Amino acid sequence: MFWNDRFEQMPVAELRKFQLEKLQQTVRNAYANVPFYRKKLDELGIKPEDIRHLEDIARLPFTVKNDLRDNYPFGLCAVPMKQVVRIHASSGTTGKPITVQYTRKDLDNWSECMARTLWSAGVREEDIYQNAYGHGLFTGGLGFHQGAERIGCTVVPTSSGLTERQVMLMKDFGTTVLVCTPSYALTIAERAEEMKIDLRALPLRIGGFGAEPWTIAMRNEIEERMGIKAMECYGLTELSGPGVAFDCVEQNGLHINEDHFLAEVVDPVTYEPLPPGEKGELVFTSLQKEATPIIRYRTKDITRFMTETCSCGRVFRKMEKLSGRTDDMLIINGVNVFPSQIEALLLEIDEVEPQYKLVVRKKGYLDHLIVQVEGKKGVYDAGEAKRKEVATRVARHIKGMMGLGAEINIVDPKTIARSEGKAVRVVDERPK
Ligand code: DLL
Repeated sequence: MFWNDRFEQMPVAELRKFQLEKLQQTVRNAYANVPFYRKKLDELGIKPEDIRHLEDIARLPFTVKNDLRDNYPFGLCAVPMKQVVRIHASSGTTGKPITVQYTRKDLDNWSECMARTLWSAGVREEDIYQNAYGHGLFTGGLGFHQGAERIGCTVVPTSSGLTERQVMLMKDFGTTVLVCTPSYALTIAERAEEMKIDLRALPLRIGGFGAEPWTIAMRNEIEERMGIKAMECYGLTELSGPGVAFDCVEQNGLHINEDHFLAEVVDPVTYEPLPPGEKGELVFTSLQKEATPIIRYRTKDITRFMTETCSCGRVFRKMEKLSGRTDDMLIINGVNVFPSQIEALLLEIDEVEPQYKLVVRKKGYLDHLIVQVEGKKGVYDAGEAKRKEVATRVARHIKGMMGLGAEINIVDPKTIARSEGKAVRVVDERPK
């Protein structure tokens, strides 16, 4: 019935016992092989043997994105590099990305989590599966690739972009499953309409969407325009990538792959664990990761655990669709962007001041980023051509370092409002 009947239907008591064993193993691995974790546990006077019950997790310290940045590139790796078979990366809060390493077993477990996700969405061996997530350091492309290959689908790794070709292949190959970010799905739908191709008349039947916030209204629109069931997937690089939690037939909340990830929801101010049903910050501990075990990772994503049992029959606890983040991370066309990261890049360009504002709008279905930055006086006075040249350089730098397209406006010195407290650096005009 499920991809993995043993785990997806495991009696809760047995699942909790399994989680405890894996938690103990994870803490032992982190303590023995990652100096960062050993130091943190030693400072708190905790030894791996002190973890006797699942509740003892609350004694362990949190990990945050900056810990990954500070240990860039491989400081949190618990195995010798010769056992590492893959590296992925994602945006950090400054110029350098954060990285995650995988052993062969880690990739195997990731494929398992993704196979469950896709199977739950209704994906089967006979599907023609078009994967328009970005393939590369981003975990979306390869994560969705592995899961579909594990099921045995016919995988078409188009990667993202070249939208007209996506539509052409969808028609010519008889694609039945499309996976990509939800905003890209809408772009594809729009281009198909321009090309006078009716996606609803094609064999397409399922979409696998995630990596960015999207509303239920947007899901309904995608379902309507493509004639598909739009299924959701949640995940993050720090925990391997997509496949941490997934939609089932109810399309109401995401089941967490609890044999791989131990989830908590904590108060975003006090960091105390919250009871099921209360909204707070989602925290994860990996239970089976070998190369980069991660303890109590504060995702900054806001949600709550749902208390109702699910009619699909899975035991895995459900979390509600995300309702926001506790930090200022923006997701622009699927790329995670911290304002501080753009600031760091602007500081590397001599001709501009670190006075800037980021405006994010919708242009069609895609996100459009405008960076308004003050030119230094001499540059601004040198005239239009010079401003254009600097703008092109800034745009290239941002594209080159972050893979992010942006429109750059070099504005007059002293025109960006000065902060009198917390600077408002971001104006997000996208509909909520
Ligand atoms: O976005 C992994 C992924 C790829 C998930 C493909 C789903 C599909 P990161 O680039 O590290 O990893 O970004 C992780 O993206 O903390 C959330 O804020 C956001 N995010 C991921 N999935 C969803 C979702 C991938 N379904 C960050 N809804 C996370 C809303 C999501 N936000």
